[in-house]
Amino acid sequence: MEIQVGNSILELIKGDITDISADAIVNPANSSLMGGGGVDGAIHSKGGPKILEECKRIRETEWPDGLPTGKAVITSGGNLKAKYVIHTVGPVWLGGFHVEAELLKQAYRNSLKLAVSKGIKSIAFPSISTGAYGYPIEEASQIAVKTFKDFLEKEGKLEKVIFVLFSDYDLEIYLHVAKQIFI
Ligand code: AR6
Repeated sequence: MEIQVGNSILELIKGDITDISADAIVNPANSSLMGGGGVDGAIHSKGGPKILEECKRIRETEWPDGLPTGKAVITSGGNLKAKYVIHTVGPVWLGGFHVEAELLKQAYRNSLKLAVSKGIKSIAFPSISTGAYGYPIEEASQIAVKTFKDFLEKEGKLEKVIFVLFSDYDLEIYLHVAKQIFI
């Protein structure tokens, strides 16, 4: 499904984010930036050691205590089709009483802002925090789609944002939410 939002296209598809040819893909990392499972593991294993080298440098220079939840940083894409990887840290779901919604919004917004500041035109996102971090996808998808709508309506510099969902079920939830919010 493709939706026109201001000057940009928001696309929702099922797939593996490590196969996407976009200027940047987003990695839902942990604050160590040293890799992990899920998307993070797949990005580092397909992208090769260059990405981890750059993450180590970011830790040594910018974020010695780790990347705080909601912030975003950028590295090259190593051997991936994408030129860049934007690493962000989504919140761990703790029942919804610990500003998780605000932190999830920040993770999306700061990734989008960083992309624009680097002149990136196309960017692919997975569903941040809804895997290992346990955020209920019904609630997370509302925050994700609303945050894109707000950002893209005000900021016309991104040509395309692709949401890459990993299962039919996840895609269905996102499509349902997108229809509610846009139509
Ligand atoms: N392409 C697209 N989506 C995927 C892929 C893929 N290749 N693999 C999984 N998903 P997760 P989180 C979906 O766990 O919840 C890591 O260990 C998955 O089904 O990758 O933010 C990090 O190091 C789910 O819907 O990210 C952190 O410690 C979504 O992507 C922690 O997990 C996110 O799942 C971050 O947890």
